[in-house]
Amino acid sequence: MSKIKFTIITLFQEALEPYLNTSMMWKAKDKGIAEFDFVNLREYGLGPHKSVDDTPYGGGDGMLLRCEPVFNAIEDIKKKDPNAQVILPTPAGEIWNQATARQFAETEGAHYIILCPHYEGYDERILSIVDYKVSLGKYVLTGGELPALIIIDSVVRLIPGVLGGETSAIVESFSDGDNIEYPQYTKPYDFRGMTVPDILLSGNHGEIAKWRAANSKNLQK
Ligand code: 6GU
Repeated sequence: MSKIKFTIITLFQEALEPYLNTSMMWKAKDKGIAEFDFVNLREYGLGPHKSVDDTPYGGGDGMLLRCEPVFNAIEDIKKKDPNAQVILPTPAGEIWNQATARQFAETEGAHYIILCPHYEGYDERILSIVDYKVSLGKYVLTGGELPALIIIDSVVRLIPGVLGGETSAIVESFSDGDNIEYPQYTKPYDFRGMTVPDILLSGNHGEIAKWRAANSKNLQK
């Protein structure tokens, strides 16, 4: 089994750690299926204040992530693993989707560096060392930390052994085609007058499979 590795370059490691130390992400790490590493961009900052950003040429509001700290951080990581690929979360990226998550999950022994931008943006020259520009959707967040967690979660859950059954991510939701799970029910049979479809109590596995297929919802394209 090959391990997937994420190295997250961020100024806010403490914002990412709680999620990665909980539930399925923790379990994936505990089982040796996934590895999460952090690089503090501040350590690559310039001058006595370890500055990582500066004002934009041409004027305008806010501060931009500078090239030097980012290039130095990424080059250090790539010295140890030249095959590591760089993901930049940015609202200007390609919209993240299930097919891409699956492609990432299926890449043997992959190592992804996620560079979390902050402040109002980044120097355009940073794109020259980026392999994937990823957007989560048509809205703007303050930084790349939440997108990094979403990217990691959606990839890691697809790796066999992370979810309960060895095959649950593959057989169930999203994976074959783009169907979201069919409606599911557990006890009680009657909750405040809302009852479970009787077909599910019939014991007829063929009919149940047909009902589930007919009631599966598709991912929005
Ligand atoms: Cl990846 N980054 C930021 N800052 N905002 C976003 C986004 C990413 N995806 C949607 N909005």
